[in-house]
Amino acid sequence: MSKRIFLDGAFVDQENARVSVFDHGYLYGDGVFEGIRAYGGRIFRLDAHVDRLFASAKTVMLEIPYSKAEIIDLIREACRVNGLQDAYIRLVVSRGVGDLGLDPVKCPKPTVVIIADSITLYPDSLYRSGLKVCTSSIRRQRAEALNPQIKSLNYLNSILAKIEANQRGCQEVVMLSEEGFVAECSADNIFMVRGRKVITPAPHLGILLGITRSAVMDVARSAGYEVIETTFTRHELWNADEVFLTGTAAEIVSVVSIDERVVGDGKPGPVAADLLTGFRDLARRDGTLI
Ligand code: PXG
Repeated sequence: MSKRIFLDGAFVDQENARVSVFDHGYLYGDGVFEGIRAYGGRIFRLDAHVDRLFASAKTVMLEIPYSKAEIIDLIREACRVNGLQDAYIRLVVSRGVGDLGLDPVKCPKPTVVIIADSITLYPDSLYRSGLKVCTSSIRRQRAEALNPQIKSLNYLNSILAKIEANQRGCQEVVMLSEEGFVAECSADNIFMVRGRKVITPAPHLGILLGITRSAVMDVARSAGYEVIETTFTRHELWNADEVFLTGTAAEIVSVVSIDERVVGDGKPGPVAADLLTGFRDLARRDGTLI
């Protein structure tokens, strides 16, 4: 069935949802986006996603032509007009149409797109068997070059890493900071478990501050785990009891092999399973009603 897409002020059929080739989102990857999920009629941490979108936009001096409250209403409407209770929502604000030069000043009107689609879930087998991952030779770029906290349309840093993962038969890829500390994955945050400690790279390492990361930290604290944000190397990761990844699409998924080192006993661990149960529980009762 044809989806209704929000594009520049109106909902249109997907066949008519077209953006100009002169849009700087297309020409330069100049823009910001969010990937958001709805569970059983509730949009998960919608305020946090919209806050992050506006923060990304502010840093790149892109003025979103709607208020936060209006964006929230439009996202809810995008779910309603497409009859979705469980959804993956992609919200994109690009610099808009300009000339062939990269100067954003020449782009007077940002393009706003909201796509609400049914969610393609990862196969259950992935959660049962766990992921094999490797470290990328591509480093996360330093904040002074392009701050990874900006969720921008420039994903080539992650895509170059993902290509390496594909070439090596891995489902995700660990990316290090410029100094060689564990930072995050191409489209997921990373955690390790040691006893009752749930440990994740600190924000200063140059990571996207994932909404799932933050929710998982909340779930872990309420379940009595000690949550630590710190700096660590691959040595600690290889020798952790458990490693798992978090992201809007993946939720929480265990890693069982990193750079050919088996993690723990080589099976998805109990802490990740415990946190996934807590996370799904939270997602089903907490969230903005569609
Ligand atoms: N780090 C990076 C670099 C990401 O791109 C996350 C962490 C997890 O953040 P959230 O807020 O989702 O917990 C992301 C997530 C997709 C998709 O379709 C997801 C992301 C980017 C592109 C596509 O799953 N980002």
